[in-house]
Amino acid sequence: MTAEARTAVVTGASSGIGAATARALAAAGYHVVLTARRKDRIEALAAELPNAEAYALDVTDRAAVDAFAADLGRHPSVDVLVNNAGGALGAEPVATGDPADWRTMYEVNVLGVLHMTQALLPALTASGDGTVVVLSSTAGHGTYEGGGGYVAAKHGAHVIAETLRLELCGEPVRVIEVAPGMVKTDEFATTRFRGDTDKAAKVYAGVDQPLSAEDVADTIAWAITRPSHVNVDLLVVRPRAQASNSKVHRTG
Ligand code: 8X3
Repeated sequence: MTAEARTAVVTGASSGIGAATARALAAAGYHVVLTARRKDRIEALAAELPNAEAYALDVTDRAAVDAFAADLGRHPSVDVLVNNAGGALGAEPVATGDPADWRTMYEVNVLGVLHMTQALLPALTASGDGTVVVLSSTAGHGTYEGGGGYVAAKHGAHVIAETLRLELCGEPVRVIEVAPGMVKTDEFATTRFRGDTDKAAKVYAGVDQPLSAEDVADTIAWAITRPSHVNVDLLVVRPRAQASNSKVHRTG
């Protein structure tokens, strides 16, 4: 690691948008700390990047998050936190959704963001030029049938970003929310449908180019690399074929 490199922490960096964001920030010159539960995956990706390290972490485990924050003290500064870890479980209507799924989604999408942000905020502020990114979703800005606990949790993530921006006004920390719409990644829909790849494929069926993880990572890296006084409050990004959560153009 070079003495000048600024440090960026990315959660959920083992796949999808998190992995692509780690790559994009490494390309932008950051020393990237990749975190995720799956240690083998982040170690493999960190080894590919010019200036990166891996730290196995479950963002829902507050004690582990605090230990991670203490370990980050090895770095000259902590400049960027990308709260990417999250995901959906189930697409049942509210009437029949499993409360256990709702709880799990709240833990990772909302409390995970809270844990990481609380634990790293002192260092981000001390850097004199910190950035917190919250990866919410268009599911955090509007609802849809079957959105259920995911929509509820992502609204929570959005509210953290909005509230934090108000509370940090005057501090040298930007709060950026990136809210992607339909993104085709290896795991999002398959996880949501508990491994049912047919159901997962239907999410993207006939859609001309859903966003890729790289498309979203590009917007995240762009927002982060604006000059320090430029705060991209909220960046909503969807594929051209998707006009709203419930209006998607499909062919065939
Ligand atoms: C993913 C977008 O439409 O599947 O965050 O909820 S959606």
